[in-house]
Amino acid sequence: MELWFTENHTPNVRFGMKVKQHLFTKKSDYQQIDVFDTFEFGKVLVIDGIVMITEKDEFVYHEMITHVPMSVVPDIKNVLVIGGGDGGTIRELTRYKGIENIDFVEIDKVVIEACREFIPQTSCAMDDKRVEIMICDGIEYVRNTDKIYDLIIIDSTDPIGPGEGLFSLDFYNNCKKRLSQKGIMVNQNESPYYDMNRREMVRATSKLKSIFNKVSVYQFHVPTYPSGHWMFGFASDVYDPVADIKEEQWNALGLYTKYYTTKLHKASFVLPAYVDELIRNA
Ligand code: AG3
Repeated sequence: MELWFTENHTPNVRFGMKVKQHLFTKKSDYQQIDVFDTFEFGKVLVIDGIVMITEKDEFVYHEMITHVPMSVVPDIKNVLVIGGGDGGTIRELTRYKGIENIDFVEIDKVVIEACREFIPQTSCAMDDKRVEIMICDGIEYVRNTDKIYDLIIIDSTDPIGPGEGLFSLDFYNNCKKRLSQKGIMVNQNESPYYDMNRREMVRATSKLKSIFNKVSVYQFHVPTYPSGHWMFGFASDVYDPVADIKEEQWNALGLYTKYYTTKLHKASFVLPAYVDELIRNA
Protein backbone atom coordinates (compact mmCIF):
# COMPACT_ATOMS: atom_id res chain seq x y z
CA MET A 1 0.00 0.00 0.00
CA GLU A 2 1.24 3.48 -0.86
CA LEU A 3 0.82 6.44 1.49
CA TRP A 4 0.79 9.93 -0.05
CA PHE A 5 0.67 13.42 1.45
CA THR A 6 -1.15 15.90 -0.80
CA GLU A 7 -1.40 19.64 -0.47
CA ASN A 8 -3.87 21.79 -2.41
CA HIS A 9 -1.77 24.48 -4.04
CA THR A 10 -4.98 26.00 -5.44
CA PRO A 11 -8.55 24.62 -5.42
CA ASN A 12 -7.60 23.07 -8.78
CA VAL A 13 -3.97 22.03 -8.34
CA ARG A 14 -2.47 19.44 -6.01
CA PHE A 15 1.08 18.58 -5.03
CA GLY A 16 1.89 15.15 -3.60
CA MET A 17 4.79 13.33 -1.99
CA LYS A 18 5.03 9.62 -1.33
CA VAL A 19 5.38 9.05 2.42
CA LYS A 20 7.72 6.54 4.08
CA GLN A 21 6.43 7.18 7.58
CA HIS A 22 4.13 9.56 9.44
CA LEU A 23 6.44 10.48 12.32
CA PHE A 24 4.45 13.04 14.30
CA THR A 25 0.94 14.44 14.49
CA LYS A 26 -0.50 16.80 17.05
CA LYS A 27 -3.11 19.50 17.28
CA SER A 28 -1.56 22.29 19.33
CA ASP A 29 -3.41 25.27 20.80
CA TYR A 30 -2.82 27.04 17.48
CA GLN A 31 -2.63 24.57 14.60
CA GLN A 32 -2.30 21.02 13.32
CA ILE A 33 1.35 19.95 13.13
CA ASP A 34 2.65 16.92 11.22
CA VAL A 35 6.07 15.56 10.37
CA PHE A 36 6.44 13.04 7.56
CA ASP A 37 9.43 11.13 6.29
CA THR A 38 9.19 11.09 2.50
CA PHE A 39 11.05 9.26 -0.25
CA GLU A 40 12.03 12.29 -2.32
CA PHE A 41 12.28 15.21 0.13
CA GLY A 42 13.34 13.60 3.42
CA LYS A 43 11.61 14.88 6.58
CA VAL A 44 8.81 17.34 5.91
CA LEU A 45 7.18 19.72 8.40
CA VAL A 46 3.52 20.39 7.61
CA ILE A 47 1.33 22.92 9.44
CA ASP A 48 -2.41 22.93 8.84
CA GLY A 49 -1.85 20.81 5.74
CA ILE A 50 0.71 23.21 4.23
CA VAL A 51 4.37 22.32 3.68
CA MET A 52 6.65 24.56 5.75
CA ILE A 53 10.00 22.92 5.09
CA THR A 54 11.50 19.78 3.63
CA GLU A 55 15.01 18.54 4.30
CA LYS A 56 15.78 18.58 0.60
CA ASP A 57 14.95 22.20 -0.23
CA GLU A 58 14.99 24.16 3.05
CA PHE A 59 18.54 25.37 2.35
CA VAL A 60 17.25 27.63 -0.42
CA TYR A 61 14.77 29.43 1.82
CA HIS A 62 17.00 29.71 4.88
CA GLU A 63 20.10 30.85 3.01
CA MET A 64 18.12 33.50 1.14
CA ILE A 65 16.29 34.84 4.19
CA THR A 66 19.57 35.19 6.11
CA HIS A 67 22.52 35.89 3.83
CA VAL A 68 20.84 38.59 1.73
CA PRO A 69 20.48 41.04 4.66
CA MET A 70 23.72 39.83 6.25
CA SER A 71 25.76 40.65 3.17
CA VAL A 72 24.36 44.17 3.09
CA VAL A 73 25.42 44.68 6.71
CA PRO A 74 27.87 41.88 7.59
CA ASP A 75 28.53 43.27 11.08
CA ILE A 76 24.95 43.04 12.31
CA LYS A 77 24.91 42.26 16.04
CA ASN A 78 21.33 42.11 17.26
CA VAL A 79 18.70 40.08 15.45
CA LEU A 80 15.04 39.32 16.05
CA VAL A 81 13.49 36.30 14.33
CA ILE A 82 9.70 35.98 14.42
CA GLY A 83 8.29 32.57 13.52
CA GLY A 84 10.33 29.83 11.88
CA GLY A 85 10.03 27.35 14.74
CA ASP A 86 11.88 24.79 12.62
CA GLY A 87 15.09 26.70 13.43
CA GLY A 88 16.52 26.89 9.90
CA THR A 89 16.90 30.67 9.99
CA ILE A 90 18.51 30.43 13.43
CA ARG A 91 20.98 27.85 12.10
CA GLU A 92 22.11 30.16 9.30
CA LEU A 93 22.36 33.22 11.60
CA THR A 94 24.48 31.43 14.18
CA ARG A 95 27.15 30.87 11.52
CA TYR A 96 28.05 34.58 11.85
CA LYS A 97 30.60 35.00 14.64
CA GLY A 98 29.82 38.72 14.78
CA ILE A 99 26.18 38.28 15.76
CA GLU A 100 25.92 38.75 19.51
CA ASN A 101 22.27 38.17 20.22
CA ILE A 102 19.37 36.41 18.47
CA ASP A 103 15.91 36.77 20.00
CA PHE A 104 13.73 34.01 18.61
CA VAL A 105 9.99 34.50 19.03
CA GLU A 106 7.76 31.55 18.12
CA ILE A 107 4.11 31.34 19.10
CA ASP A 108 3.85 27.55 19.14
CA LYS A 109 6.17 25.50 21.30
CA VAL A 110 4.90 22.28 19.70
CA VAL A 111 6.55 23.28 16.38
CA ILE A 112 9.88 23.70 18.16
CA GLU A 113 9.47 20.42 20.06
CA ALA A 114 8.54 18.46 16.94
CA CYS A 115 11.49 19.86 14.97
CA ARG A 116 13.93 19.32 17.82
CA GLU A 117 12.88 15.69 17.94
CA PHE A 118 12.50 14.87 14.24
CA ILE A 119 14.30 17.52 12.15
CA PRO A 120 17.73 18.18 13.69
CA GLN A 121 18.91 19.40 10.28
CA THR A 122 17.13 22.71 10.93
CA SER A 123 16.73 22.74 14.72
CA CYS A 124 20.41 22.04 15.46
CA ALA A 125 21.49 25.57 16.48
CA MET A 126 18.67 26.50 18.83
CA ASP A 127 20.87 25.81 21.85
CA ASP A 128 23.53 28.30 20.75
CA LYS A 129 24.30 30.58 23.70
CA ARG A 130 23.35 33.68 21.74
CA VAL A 131 19.84 32.44 21.00
CA GLU A 132 17.04 33.36 23.36
CA ILE A 133 13.88 31.38 22.62
CA MET A 134 10.66 33.13 23.60
CA ILE A 135 7.41 31.25 23.23
CA CYS A 136 4.96 34.06 22.64
CA ASP A 137 2.98 35.89 19.97
CA GLY A 138 5.30 37.95 17.73
CA ILE A 139 2.58 40.57 17.30
CA GLU A 140 2.41 41.15 21.06
CA TYR A 141 6.18 40.92 21.35
CA VAL A 142 6.96 43.77 18.96
CA ARG A 143 4.12 45.83 20.43
CA ASN A 144 5.47 45.56 23.97
CA THR A 145 9.25 45.22 23.85
CA ASP A 146 11.52 48.24 24.03
CA LYS A 147 14.52 46.43 22.54
CA ILE A 148 16.11 47.68 19.32
CA TYR A 149 17.41 45.36 16.58
CA ASP A 150 19.69 45.73 13.54
CA LEU A 151 17.75 43.06 11.66
CA ILE A 152 14.24 41.66 12.01
CA ILE A 153 13.39 38.50 10.08
CA ILE A 154 9.73 37.57 9.72
CA ASP A 155 9.77 33.85 8.99
CA SER A 156 6.02 33.37 8.81
CA THR A 157 3.53 30.87 7.44
CA ASP A 158 0.97 31.97 4.86
CA PRO A 159 -1.41 34.70 6.05
CA ILE A 160 -3.99 32.24 7.33
CA GLY A 161 -4.38 30.93 10.89
CA PRO A 162 -2.02 32.23 13.59
CA GLY A 163 0.30 33.70 10.93
CA GLU A 164 -2.26 36.17 9.62
CA GLY A 165 -1.32 39.02 11.94
CA LEU A 166 2.29 38.76 10.76
CA PHE A 167 1.12 40.37 7.50
CA SER A 168 -0.72 43.31 9.09
CA LEU A 169 0.19 46.97 8.72
CA ASP A 170 0.11 47.41 12.46
CA PHE A 171 2.61 44.58 12.93
CA TYR A 172 5.00 45.89 10.24
CA ASN A 173 4.78 49.35 11.82
CA ASN A 174 5.68 47.97 15.22
CA CYS A 175 8.60 46.05 13.69
CA LYS A 176 9.89 49.27 12.19
CA LYS A 177 9.79 50.93 15.62
CA ARG A 178 11.99 48.12 16.95
CA LEU A 179 14.65 48.67 14.25
CA SER A 180 17.72 50.84 14.61
CA GLN A 181 17.88 53.79 12.22
CA LYS A 182 19.86 51.69 9.73
CA GLY A 183 17.89 48.54 10.48
CA ILE A 184 16.70 46.01 7.92
CA MET A 185 13.51 43.98 7.87
CA VAL A 186 13.17 40.84 5.76
CA ASN A 187 9.76 39.18 5.47
CA GLN A 188 8.19 36.08 3.95
CA ASN A 189 6.42 37.76 1.01
CA GLU A 190 4.51 34.90 -0.67
CA SER A 191 4.55 34.19 -4.42
CA PRO A 192 3.57 35.98 -7.62
CA TYR A 193 2.15 32.98 -9.43
CA TYR A 194 -1.18 31.63 -8.18
CA ASP A 195 -4.02 34.11 -7.44
CA MET A 196 -4.18 33.70 -3.68
CA ASN A 197 -0.42 33.99 -3.15
CA ARG A 198 -0.17 36.85 -5.61
CA ARG A 199 -2.85 38.87 -3.80
CA GLU A 200 -0.99 38.45 -0.54
CA MET A 201 2.34 39.31 -2.15
CA VAL A 202 0.95 42.56 -3.53
CA ARG A 203 -0.83 43.46 -0.29
CA ALA A 204 2.23 42.82 1.86
CA THR A 205 4.47 44.79 -0.51
CA SER A 206 2.17 47.80 -0.58
CA LYS A 207 2.10 47.86 3.23
CA LEU A 208 5.90 47.77 3.36
CA LYS A 209 6.09 50.61 0.84
CA SER A 210 3.88 52.77 3.05
CA ILE A 211 6.30 52.36 5.97
CA PHE A 212 9.86 52.12 4.63
CA ASN A 213 11.83 54.38 2.24
CA LYS A 214 13.38 51.50 0.34
CA VAL A 215 11.41 48.34 -0.37
CA SER A 216 12.51 45.57 -2.74
CA VAL A 217 11.34 42.06 -3.34
CA TYR A 218 13.62 39.19 -4.28
CA GLN A 219 12.98 35.72 -5.62
CA PHE A 220 14.19 32.19 -5.11
CA HIS A 221 13.08 28.70 -5.97
CA VAL A 222 11.53 26.24 -3.49
CA PRO A 223 10.26 23.18 -5.39
CA THR A 224 7.76 22.15 -2.68
CA TYR A 225 5.97 25.53 -2.45
CA PRO A 226 3.07 26.42 -4.78
CA SER A 227 4.56 27.07 -8.25
CA GLY A 228 8.05 26.80 -6.74
CA HIS A 229 8.53 30.54 -7.24
CA TRP A 230 8.75 32.35 -3.89
CA MET A 231 9.65 35.84 -2.63
CA PHE A 232 11.07 37.70 0.35
CA GLY A 233 10.68 41.40 1.01
CA PHE A 234 13.68 43.57 1.90
CA ALA A 235 12.79 46.82 3.65
CA SER A 236 14.99 49.56 5.03
CA ASP A 237 15.09 53.34 5.26
CA VAL A 238 18.74 53.44 4.26
CA TYR A 239 19.97 50.44 2.32
CA ASP A 240 19.41 49.38 -1.25
CA PRO A 241 20.09 45.63 -1.17
CA VAL A 242 21.83 45.59 -4.54
CA ALA A 243 23.76 48.88 -4.54
CA ASP A 244 24.84 48.46 -0.92
CA ILE A 245 25.96 44.82 -0.90
CA LYS A 246 29.38 44.36 0.77
CA GLU A 247 30.46 41.66 -1.59
CA GLU A 248 34.12 41.40 -0.65
CA GLN A 249 33.45 41.63 3.04
CA TRP A 250 30.84 38.87 2.88
CA ASN A 251 32.98 36.62 0.69
CA ALA A 252 35.89 37.09 3.08
CA LEU A 253 33.80 35.42 5.80
CA GLY A 254 34.28 32.15 3.89
CA LEU A 255 30.81 30.79 4.63
CA TYR A 256 29.97 27.73 2.54
CA THR A 257 26.55 28.02 0.91
CA LYS A 258 24.64 25.76 -1.45
CA TYR A 259 22.30 28.34 -3.02
CA TYR A 260 23.35 31.83 -2.00
CA THR A 261 26.23 33.62 -3.66
CA THR A 262 26.79 37.37 -3.84
CA LYS A 263 26.33 37.12 -7.59
CA LEU A 264 22.98 35.37 -7.16
CA HIS A 265 22.06 37.94 -4.49
CA LYS A 266 22.17 40.70 -7.09
CA ALA A 267 20.36 38.57 -9.67
CA SER A 268 17.57 37.64 -7.25
CA PHE A 269 16.31 41.25 -7.28
CA VAL A 270 15.93 41.17 -11.06
CA LEU A 271 12.32 40.10 -11.46
CA PRO A 272 10.34 38.68 -14.38
CA ALA A 273 8.43 41.45 -16.18
CA TYR A 274 4.99 40.54 -14.80
CA VAL A 275 6.32 40.34 -11.25
CA ASP A 276 8.20 43.59 -11.61
CA GLU A 277 5.00 45.26 -12.72
CA LEU A 278 3.03 43.84 -9.78
CA ILE A 279 5.66 45.10 -7.35
CA ARG A 280 5.98 48.54 -8.96
CA ASN A 281 2.22 49.04 -8.87
CA ALA A 282 1.77 47.66 -5.35
N1 AG3 B 1 7.46 29.37 6.14
C1 AG3 B 1 6.42 29.06 5.21
C2 AG3 B 1 6.53 29.82 3.95
C3 AG3 B 1 5.28 29.77 3.13
C4 AG3 B 1 4.96 28.44 2.57
N2 AG3 B 1 3.71 28.47 1.94
C5 AG3 B 1 3.16 27.44 1.30
N3 AG3 B 1 3.82 26.32 1.20
N4 AG3 B 1 1.97 27.57 0.81
C6 AG3 B 1 8.46 28.41 6.23
C7 AG3 B 1 9.24 28.53 7.48
C8 AG3 B 1 10.63 28.10 7.26
N5 AG3 B 1 11.48 28.45 8.34
